[in-house]
Amino acid sequence: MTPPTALDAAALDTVDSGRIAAHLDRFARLTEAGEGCTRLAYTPLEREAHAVFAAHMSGLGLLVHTDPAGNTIAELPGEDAALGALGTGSHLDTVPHGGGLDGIAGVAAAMEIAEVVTRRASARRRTWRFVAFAAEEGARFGQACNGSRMVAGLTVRADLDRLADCDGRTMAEAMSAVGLTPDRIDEARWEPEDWHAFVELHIEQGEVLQSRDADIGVVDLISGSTRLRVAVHGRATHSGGTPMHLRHDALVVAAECVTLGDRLARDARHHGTRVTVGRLEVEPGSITTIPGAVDFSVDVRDVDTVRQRDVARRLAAEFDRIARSHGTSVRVDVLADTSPVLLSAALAGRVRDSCAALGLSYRVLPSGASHDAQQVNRITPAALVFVPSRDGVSHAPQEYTTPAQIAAGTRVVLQTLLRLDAD
Ligand code: HGY
Ligand code: MN
Ligand code: MN
Ligand code: MN
Repeated sequence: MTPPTALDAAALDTVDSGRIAAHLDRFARLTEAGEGCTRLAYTPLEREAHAVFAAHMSGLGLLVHTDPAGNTIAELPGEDAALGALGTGSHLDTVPHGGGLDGIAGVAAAMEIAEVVTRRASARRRTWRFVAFAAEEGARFGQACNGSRMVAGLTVRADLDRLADCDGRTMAEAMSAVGLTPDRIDEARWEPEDWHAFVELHIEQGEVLQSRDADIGVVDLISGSTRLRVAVHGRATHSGGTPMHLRHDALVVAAECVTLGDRLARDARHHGTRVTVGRLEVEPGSITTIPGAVDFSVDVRDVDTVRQRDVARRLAAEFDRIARSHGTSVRVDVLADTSPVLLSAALAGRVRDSCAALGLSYRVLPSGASHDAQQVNRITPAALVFVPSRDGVSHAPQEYTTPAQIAAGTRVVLQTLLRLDAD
């Protein structure tokens, strides 16, 4: 077996940004109409993207299967099946009108690593698994990282009937509609003893790396997220016939709630908390009717779990006070509630060593976005490798990272896996 050092140099030199760009272009074409990329969780388009991934990996000679949760896993057996496996990958679904890199860059990197390692036909001690996770974005059902939560046993069958999209379609119904089997998601569970480590490449979705001119981000901590669904009920009535003091305007209440959330997060005592209202729907939505009902989302993110939940609780209480002061009522439901996760410091150290060996500058930083690595970290030590996002833009069509930057991150993941293989 070629010693890791010789293999490192030869294999790493063949990582090809052109092949990575071709994968990104192929996936970018699988989208609904409109600006940017729209390929939502558990839709036919997401499954088509998984089929493209599966076909490519089968073409490289890997063993490919899709689990009942919709995760597609390509496996390259190692010399010693008794050793814990190594893994890399990310997700293929997007937010509405997102960019084409969030998640997809990590899957393209996994495809390139599989290409390089199979071309080198170099023996590896451990089994390597390349993963496209299902339904990572919370945009459709509120809960994020669904496929990786199912392999980690954090989402169970009952959750699939509770979680629903804005059309009222449950996650279980959506999964069945695309040929998956929600009743068998227990079979998707990963066992800690099967694994040695997992390394995810992802775009930063912020502008720390660009502003510090760093090639790579090594993530130490991933934010938690408490996501609320807020329904305000007032009284829909005539905008001309109703004097101001007799109104129960649901949109005025919602507007006060939105600005309260923003003000609270900007308060120095909550430094580090991020509050966002990303979706807001007004009924009946007529120019001459006072809004009777407003439905909106709140996303509370934080690296401090106590502060995160304290802010969410405070907001729910304040929303109720505001609603009552306008003679309206409010219902607040918790859609998702994930804790911040500290990633393995030892594994992050291995990633830093790879950056140094490759002559790449890096910065250790927390992630404001949630990631599949956060869930996988409950099964096996996980690392998260960031590549820069141009001007920090993500979840928007302007999301961009150069193929060369993704190739550099791919080399870091490959170098780290090669060294972990020799553990
Ligand atoms: O919403 C997030 O943090 C991630 O993009 N799923
Ligand atoms: Mn993502
Ligand atoms: Mn995302
Ligand atoms: Mn992710």
